[in-house]
Amino acid sequence: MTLPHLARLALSVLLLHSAAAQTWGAPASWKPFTYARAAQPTPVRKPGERIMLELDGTTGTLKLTLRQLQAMPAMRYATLHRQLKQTFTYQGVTLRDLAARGGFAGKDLRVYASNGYFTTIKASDYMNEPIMLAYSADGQAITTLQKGPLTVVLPAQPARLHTGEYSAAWVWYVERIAPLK
Ligand SMILES: Nc1nc2c(c(=O)[nH]1)N[C@H]1C(S)=C(S)[C@@H](COP(=O)(O)O)O[C@H]1N2
Ligand SMILES: [Mo]
Repeated sequence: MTLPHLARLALSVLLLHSAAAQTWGAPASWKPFTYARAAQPTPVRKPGERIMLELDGTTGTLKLTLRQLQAMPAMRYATLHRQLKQTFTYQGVTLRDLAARGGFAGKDLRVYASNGYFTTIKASDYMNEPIMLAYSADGQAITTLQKGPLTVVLPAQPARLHTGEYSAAWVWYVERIAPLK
């Protein structure tokens, strides 16, 4: 094989790989997101393993452990946390992938926190921007002081996501996500 052949082969492998990562499980009409890692097989919950998130799906409530969340396509980006006023590289699951998993992608959703707080996040926002339910910050579990273990973060762009209009969307201590009834 000649060098140009090899180069072309390498390029096509790269392109195929990133295309798979971008469109993982997603209809072609969805804006592509670039993932840090594709989905892994869902691990079975171990006896006593803690449920981290309840996802009220169309076919009942999915109860997900941290390992099961970590097995979903992983989003990763650095963003300034609106309330902490500190930048972290967050990793987590996009609200779009969670909604798809629950069978309600495209519907406005409600995010509930363990302190009784809840808010609505519009489909037009989470379907088009990689708003994520983060489970790690700078590669570490998110502490309570950092508003973890599960916390909603919004990407650095577009800038409107960092205005007061969106401050309520930065939900800390998330425990449940459901479609808006
Ligand atoms: N878990 C939880 N998340 C939350 C809230 C809350 O009370 N509990 N308040 C929300 C609202 S309405 C806003 S405006 C911001 C509040 O951030 P601040 O306390 O820095 O103003 O966090 C949001 N996330
Ligand atoms: Mo608020």
